[in-house]
Amino acid sequence: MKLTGVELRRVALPLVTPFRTSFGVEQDRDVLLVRAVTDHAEGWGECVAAAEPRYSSEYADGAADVLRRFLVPATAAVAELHPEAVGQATAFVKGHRMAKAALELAVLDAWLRSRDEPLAGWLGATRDRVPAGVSVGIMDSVPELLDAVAAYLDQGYLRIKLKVEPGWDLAPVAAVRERFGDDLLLQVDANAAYTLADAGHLAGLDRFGLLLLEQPLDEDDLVGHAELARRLATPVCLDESITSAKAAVDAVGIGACRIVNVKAGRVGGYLEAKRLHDACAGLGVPLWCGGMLETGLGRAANVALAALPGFTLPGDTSASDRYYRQDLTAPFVLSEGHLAVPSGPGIGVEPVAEILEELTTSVEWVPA
Ligand code: SMG
Ligand code: MG
Repeated sequence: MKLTGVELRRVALPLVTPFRTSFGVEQDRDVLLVRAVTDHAEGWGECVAAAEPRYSSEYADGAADVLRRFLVPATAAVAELHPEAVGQATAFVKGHRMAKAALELAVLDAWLRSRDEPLAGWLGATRDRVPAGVSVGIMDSVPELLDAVAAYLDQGYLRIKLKVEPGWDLAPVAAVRERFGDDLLLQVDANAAYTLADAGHLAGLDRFGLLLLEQPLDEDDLVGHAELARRLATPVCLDESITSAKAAVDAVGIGACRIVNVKAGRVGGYLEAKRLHDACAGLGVPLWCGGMLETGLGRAANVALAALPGFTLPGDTSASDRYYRQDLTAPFVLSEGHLAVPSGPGIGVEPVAEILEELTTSVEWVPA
């Protein structure tokens, strides 16, 4: 297989409701899509980088730039293209994992389609549906939050994650526990909003029986997380800090976390996510699949990944209507709290042509 060229396409999707985290509010998703065209088949990848570098240092315009200037030319130079070759050919570029992941997924999708093989089976998935959790943003008031959580539970979500920040932590968690009971699978995500000086305050979460506390401290602060973890009963889970399989093994090794949120974009692609899975599953570390407000394209790949046996906790893999009135693909729908794993070749879904055109804000062709 040889690359003919790559299309970099930007699409804008309004969110059904603004999503507030400790680092900002998202109203729309401005997504960079990557379409790999090869002499055998075409494939889609979705870049998880947001428009602004608030969650991570990567952002969509930066990803497009590194793709057109470095990642696509290096991949185009590969004579016998296969999924592993993308990571090898682009290894000379430091960082830019979300951009690399998007290109690798597009090539992987094309390669699997040319072989008529589904992504899930190729990755080693053992299930045909995955349990769905939902991530609930910071709200203006506790009653508003309780209404939102009640609506998600009515829809069948099996686990609730509350976004927290200083000033919005113990009270909303206490209110959700009180209203929905101790059996509710509940966890919180701070997106690095705290410091070690907050350890005593965060220990106040211990009485709520949370599944985990996600990324309380700065992404670079593994040692701080290890210190914090020693002072909490609630298991610490890392998200932003985990940039590779090795980073995950190291973080677990020094006691910085007991659970890992797996996002393929954050670790440089689905192949590295699979390596992370294998390493962590071997150590008995519980995993779950994170989310980056993906469209149906990225969601399809995430659901395939989440079907691997080491993903023992429900993920942030919610149905299309939790995010978008109109998804790019046929919508992912919740059935008994689960999403079905796509069974078609590659990622198993395609953009709906008219919707894709309608939501597209720019298209750039990068020739090989
Ligand atoms: O895709 O449902 C989703 C979003 C889940 O909370 C979520 N993601 O830190 O885990 C996280 C955040 C990152 C994206 S916030 C815009
Ligand atoms: Mg997170």
